[in-house]
Amino acid sequence: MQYNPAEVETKWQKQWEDKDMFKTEDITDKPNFYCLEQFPYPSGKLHMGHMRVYSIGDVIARFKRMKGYNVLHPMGWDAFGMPAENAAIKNNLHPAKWTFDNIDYMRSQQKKLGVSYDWSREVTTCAPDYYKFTQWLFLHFYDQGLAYRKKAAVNWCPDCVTVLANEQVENGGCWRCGTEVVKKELEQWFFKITDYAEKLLQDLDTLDGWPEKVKTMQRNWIGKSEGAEIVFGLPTINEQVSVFTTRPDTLFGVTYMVLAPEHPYVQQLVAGTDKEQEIFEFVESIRKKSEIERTSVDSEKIGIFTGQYAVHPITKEQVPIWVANYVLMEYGTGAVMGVPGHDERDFLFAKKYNLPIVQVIAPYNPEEANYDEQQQLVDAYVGEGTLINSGDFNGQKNTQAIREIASYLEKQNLGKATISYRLRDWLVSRQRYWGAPIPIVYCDECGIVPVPNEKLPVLLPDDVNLSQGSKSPLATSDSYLNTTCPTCGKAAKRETDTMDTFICSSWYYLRYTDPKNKELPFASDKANNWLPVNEYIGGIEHAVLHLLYSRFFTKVLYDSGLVNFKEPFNSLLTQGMVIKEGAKMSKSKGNVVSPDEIISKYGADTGRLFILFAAPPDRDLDWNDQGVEGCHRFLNRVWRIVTENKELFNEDLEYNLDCKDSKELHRTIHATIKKVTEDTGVRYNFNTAISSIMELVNKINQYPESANKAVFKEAIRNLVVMLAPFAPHITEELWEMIGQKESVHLVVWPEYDETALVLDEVEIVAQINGKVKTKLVVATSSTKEEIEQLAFADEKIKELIEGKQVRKVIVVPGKLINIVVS
Ligand code: ANZ
Ligand code: ZN
Repeated sequence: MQYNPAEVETKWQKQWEDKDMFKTEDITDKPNFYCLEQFPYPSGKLHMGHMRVYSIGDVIARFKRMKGYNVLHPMGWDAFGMPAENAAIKNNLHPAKWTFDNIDYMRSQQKKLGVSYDWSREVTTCAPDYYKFTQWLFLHFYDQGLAYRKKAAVNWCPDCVTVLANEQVENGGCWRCGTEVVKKELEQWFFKITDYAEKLLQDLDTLDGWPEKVKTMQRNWIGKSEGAEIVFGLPTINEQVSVFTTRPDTLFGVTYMVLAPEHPYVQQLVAGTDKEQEIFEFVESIRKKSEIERTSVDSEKIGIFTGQYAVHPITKEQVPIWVANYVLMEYGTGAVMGVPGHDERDFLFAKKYNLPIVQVIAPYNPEEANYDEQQQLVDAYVGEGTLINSGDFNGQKNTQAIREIASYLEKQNLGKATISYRLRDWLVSRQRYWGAPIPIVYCDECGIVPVPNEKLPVLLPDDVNLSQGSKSPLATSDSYLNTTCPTCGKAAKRETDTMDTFICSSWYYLRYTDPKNKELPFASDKANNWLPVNEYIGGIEHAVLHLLYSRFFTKVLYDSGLVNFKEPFNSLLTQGMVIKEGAKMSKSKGNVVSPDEIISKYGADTGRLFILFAAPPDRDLDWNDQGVEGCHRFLNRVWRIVTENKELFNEDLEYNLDCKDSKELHRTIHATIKKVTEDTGVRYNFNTAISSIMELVNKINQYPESANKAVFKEAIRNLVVMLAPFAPHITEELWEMIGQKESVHLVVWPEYDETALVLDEVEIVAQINGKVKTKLVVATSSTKEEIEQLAFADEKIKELIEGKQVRKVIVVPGKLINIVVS
């Protein structure tokens, strides 16, 4: 009988489905394990990246089941978003049609992969029974004071015709299409993620199961800076302005001050002066520029003098006030003190605009600062040192002066120690159609009115014009826009923006635990039963997007008592890319291999095995057709071994280890169990787990006819069991073939016997002057002296050292002997 993957795979996929094999009960007598792959966007078809994540997740899920866990392994669809809307405009059909057709197709592909999902828990974020609760959560955030509306200069992608969150701007471009992002003044909804900056930062330390790299990216994104706010007087307008600085020790080196163009005092300071028009034009020109343009290292720093002066808090000297592009209103206080002597950016700015440069820190070693002939700094000195030109603080170490000056100012009410974060509030409004409507009504009498929970979902209307472009599509639907106020009953208007789809994906992992709940997003006891996720598998591209937002959501839900855990994902596995000929698979490079193609040519088992064998999960995987062929041949070999020996499973055989070969095979069985168990369950090194299964197959093939058959049978049985998580269909078929009634996926994972691993003999390397000359077989129990004796008795070694003087002998038991001669 030939191995026919298509036949075997359809047969078992159907049986698993008919038997609800992977349906998960909430409560069993087993410990729980929640294994989750990031749910896909239904773009059309699965690509190799998808196949890779699902193959990885499925090995973990199947392995944990066999290890005795009650495994939750669900799947769903991140189904709102722009591509559906664009496809709808292009083909003149409803985005829902495009989306649900894609979901149907991609689900059928996942089923052909044989992934062990509990399909009864499937969630789809664009379905009203899901987005009802996305809206519920929006209102929950609103009730907690964590959703607010404000007018702000926001990131706008002209190509996607919508605003973007800061996390969605990459190197100045839109994360989706790369178009350069511009600034626009708009009234928008925000989530107050900044309230959680400290917790989001602190709790990274508890995530031992996360890659360091992802944690570092989040730390940098949150960007905590400890420093001080220092108050400067503005006598002409009778006000004070605070600057944020990390270097209060440099206070005596301040030679100018800079306000962000958006700073409210700019207008006040110049109002009615002859600079007013000039400053106004400068400010307008800067406001349109994106943050990246304004702050990147190589972008030009430009500024303008306001004609006004601030008063230094200690020296009371006059400090000229400038406005410059590089100071951002959103960071710190939107105002900075310029210290050209000790800050590189300020140094360049001072040189460019002829502002004085004062040195206030002298390096401990004078060589470290660079001076010209007049003893003037030729660049900023940014190192440590002793304070000079700093009044009463002269002679202090600058590291100490940081605290001393801050506390002096604090006592004088001229400043205080503070902390600044780079993280900004999350802009969540989108001027697009295919998203969850923001459930808010605007009433002339009552202002902002949330839609009551019992009126949810606020359904997306169908009578919209998608392609008009200048306003939100929902605003083109009169039936949607015009409503009545939930509070006073008078005519009112609905919010016409939809939510960022990252909100939908910030809570889906909770919904899986209670997918049919009609009253609540999830019941707390169900979420608490399953979460945190034990293993989360996905791409690193979401390091500061989805992964940060989900952590934020979880923390908010924790604080309002809806869940009893502070972090959603205990362990995170970020899978590498799939590349071919050194480049990421992409249509433009013409190097795409599709899962469909592989499944129809070799079957899903071969594809899965190759993907898991070709690289550890977190590394890039180089697609290679010979490798796929090799895995296919391997499965054929396994097929032959079992089909040719299946009769043995009807026989009662006596297990003994009387001969060398049976002893060796027995040892290999247990060594393989140990290796596969540890590599699969602890290290996730599926590649090395598979190669040890391959070695076991070699041993089985070399096993002589005459040796003990019971050991042989035991090897075959274990082979099928251990291969099951990696190649689930073929193993299920072979398992049935050898007369087993229950599914191989319900078998208890084998334990290894430590005593079986001990070798009687071991091969060691024999070196002369560090060069390998021959190998010696020695008893595992040999002492150093015995090994030495054996080596000197070896013919080859005798010959090689003849007539030479032995200087030294080094023995590493179990490994090598090195004889040093001259
Ligand atoms: C004076 C000074 C002297 C500074 C010196 C640095 C070195 P991090 O570490 O990234 O938090 N700064 C403050 N607010 C700013 C804003 N809104 N836009 C642009 N720059 C701003 O950086 C903090 C430093 O960045 C602050 O400390 C301030 O410059 C500047 F030798 O103050 B410093
Ligand atoms: Zn009202």
